[in-house]
Amino acid sequence: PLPSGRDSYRTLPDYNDDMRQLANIRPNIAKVFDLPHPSLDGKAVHGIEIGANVRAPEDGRPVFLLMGLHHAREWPSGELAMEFAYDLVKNYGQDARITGLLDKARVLIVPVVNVDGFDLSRTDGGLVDLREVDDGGTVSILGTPGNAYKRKNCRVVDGQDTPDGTCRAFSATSPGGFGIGIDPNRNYGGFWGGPGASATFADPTYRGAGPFSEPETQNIRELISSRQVTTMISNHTFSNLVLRPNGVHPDTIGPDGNPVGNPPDEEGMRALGAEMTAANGYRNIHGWELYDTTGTTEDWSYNATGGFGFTFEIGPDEFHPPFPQVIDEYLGAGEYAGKGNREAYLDALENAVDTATHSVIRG
Ligand code: 0X9
Ligand code: ZN
Repeated sequence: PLPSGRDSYRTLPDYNDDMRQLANIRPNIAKVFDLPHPSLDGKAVHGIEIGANVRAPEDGRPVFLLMGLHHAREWPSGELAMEFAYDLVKNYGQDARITGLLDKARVLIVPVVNVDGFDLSRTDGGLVDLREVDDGGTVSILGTPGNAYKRKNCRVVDGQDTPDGTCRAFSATSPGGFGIGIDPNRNYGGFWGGPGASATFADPTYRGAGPFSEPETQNIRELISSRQVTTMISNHTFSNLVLRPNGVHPDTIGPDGNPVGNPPDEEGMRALGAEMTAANGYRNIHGWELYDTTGTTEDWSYNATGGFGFTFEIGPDEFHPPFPQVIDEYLGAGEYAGKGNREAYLDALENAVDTATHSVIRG
């Protein structure tokens, strides 16, 4: 079983309850924190900090940051982040490797970055997709009920054609990637406004009016800027990939008029990517090898702070598969025998501790 024992997808209140419960059970190891900006719909955004003596004042220990649910429909991305929190809290003092790591580092977990989008996707679509299995056993998803496949946040832009002026506006008639909102993974400052991000409101990769125009990206910018985040993973679904900077092809001309090239830490990030993909069985590639993107999380965080940053694209082929698959994708069981993400996250935490391999001084 999963560290939490769960066997179904969490709702937004479930995430918040679980974080509070972990902090109540082991207050010396886990503490809930609030992100600085509430969502556009006025919801609080919470994270959990995990480490030895977590309530003692900040002591410069390196930080591993794990995030989920920048994209509303990518439910496993939050589940795996939350399960890692349970794993660490339960195993501190029991497992020598985890105890040693949490003595030397702190782990910040923000399982739901896009709280408005996720809440809508999780509650206004039905838990079960409309599926059809053909004679050959191939499963196709027939419909996108309600908002289950919503991708972006809940920004409503004045003057746009939003039938009822709410986040639900385009829900019934258009695939979830489209409709209202800004793509939180195109709104960060890194290469903002370049290729692979749209300037059109209704597009799935709409970048927003300017870099960091949204509370979701402001929250993560302020969190990373206030701490020694030496390693960061942003969970997404799907494609079984570990993506590292940059998100745009090296020949792309950057803001300084020169080709962006490869990051100075290409070798280090490739090596950590190789270690993590040895564990989870994914492909270890640059973001741009999937497709060009700008304004993504790790392109900003790496270029701003020097902390290593990755996108994990979890799972082979679905945004939110039936829950048993999520269990396997964490533990490395069943169809994913030996290849869960638990071990890859521990590798990332180990790297966060090993700050000798790189420095975090550019911010
Ligand atoms: O397009 C995205 O934001 C990510 N894929 S998803 O299907 N989850 O939407 C990929 C982001 C890749 N990151 C970089 N290229 N930096
Ligand atoms: Zn995504």
